[in-house]
Amino acid sequence: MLNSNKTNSEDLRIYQIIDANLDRAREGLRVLEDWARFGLGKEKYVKRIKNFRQILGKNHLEIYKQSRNHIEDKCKGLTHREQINRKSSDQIISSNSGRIQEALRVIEEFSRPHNHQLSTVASEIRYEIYNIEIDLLSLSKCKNSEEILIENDLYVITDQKENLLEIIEELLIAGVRIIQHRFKTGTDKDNLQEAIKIKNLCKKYNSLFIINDRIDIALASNADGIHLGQDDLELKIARKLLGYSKIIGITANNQIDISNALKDGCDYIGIGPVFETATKKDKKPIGIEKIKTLTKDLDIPWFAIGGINSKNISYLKRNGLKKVALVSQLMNSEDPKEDAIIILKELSHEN
Ligand code: TZP
Ligand code: MG
Repeated sequence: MLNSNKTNSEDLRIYQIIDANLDRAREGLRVLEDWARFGLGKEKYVKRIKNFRQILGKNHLEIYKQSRNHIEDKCKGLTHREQINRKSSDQIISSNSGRIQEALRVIEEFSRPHNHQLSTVASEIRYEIYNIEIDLLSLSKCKNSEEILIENDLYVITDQKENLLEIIEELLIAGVRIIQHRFKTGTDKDNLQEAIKIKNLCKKYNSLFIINDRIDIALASNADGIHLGQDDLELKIARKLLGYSKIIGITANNQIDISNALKDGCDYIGIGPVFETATKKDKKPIGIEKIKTLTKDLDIPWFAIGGINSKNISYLKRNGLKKVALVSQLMNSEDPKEDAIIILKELSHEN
C-alpha cells in the first residue's frame, strides 16, 4: 500500500506516470481481449485478459486519477508513423502486447517505492502477457486451419503407395484441401522424409497437412495438425506437446468420446465406419442413423468415414452427412485427379 500521506510535486509526477500507464495497459488489454473474443472466439483467453484488466482497475487508485489534472502534459496526442501503418490483426496484437508490456514495466518501476503491491501485480501480468501474445499470434494461424476444415467437405487419408507423392499432387490439383498422412509400417526416418515432402506439396496448394497417430513426426515435419484415435495419446497431452497453433482431430464414435473430445478442445471429429470397409476390416459399421444422432448438436466440423465413394455420397448428403473422409477410393484410383473432381462435384451439389 501507499507509504506516504504527503503529496509533493515529485509524487504528483510519479502518480501521473502511473495513472497514464494504467490507462495504457488497460486499453491495450481491451484490444487483446476483443481479438480473443470476436477474432478468435477463445473464451479461455477472454477470461484471463479480462481478469488482468479488472486487477489493474482495482489498483487504479483515486490518488493516481486525481494527479491527472494537476500537471499539464505537453506530449498529449502525439502519434508515431508506425501506429498509422499497422494493418494486419497480427501487427495489432504485437504492437498492443508491446504497449501493455512497456506500460506495466513503467508502473512496476515507479510504484515500487510507494506501492509494492501494484509493482508486484504489474510485474506478474507483464510476464503473462509475453505468453499470451505468443498464444494469440499462434491462434490466429490456427484460425486459418479451422477455416479450411469448415470450408472443405472432402478429407483424404493416404495409404502407403509407391507413387504416393504423384497421387497427392493430382488430388491437390483437383482441389482437395485436406490431406491426412497415415502410415503403419516403414522406418521413422523414411516416414519423416515422406511426410516432409507431402507437407511441402500441401503448402504449395494451400492445403492442410495432418499426420495420423505420430505426434513426433507431426512436429518434425511441421504438419498443421494430428489425428488421434481413442487408443492413441490423449488429446490433453497432444495439446500440451503441440500447442494451440496445431489442429487436433479425434476419432469419436459414441457420446462419451465426443463429449470428452469437445471438453478437451478438439478441432474436428472423424466418425465411422459408416459402411463396411476393407481398409478397416476389424471395425463394425456404425451406420447412418447412429451417426445422425451423435452429431445432432455437434458444432465443430465432423467427417463421416468408412466405405464412402462417389456413388454413395449423394445418399449420405441427403441424410445430413455432408463432410466425408476417404481412403481407398482415391488411393486405389486409376485417375485420382478425375475421381477427386467427381467427388468434389458430388459434395458441392445442392441435394
Ligand atoms: N477409420 C474408420 S474407417 C477408416 C478409418 C481410418 C478407413 C476408411 O477407409 P475407406 O477406404 O475410405 O473405406
Ligand atoms: Mg490412430
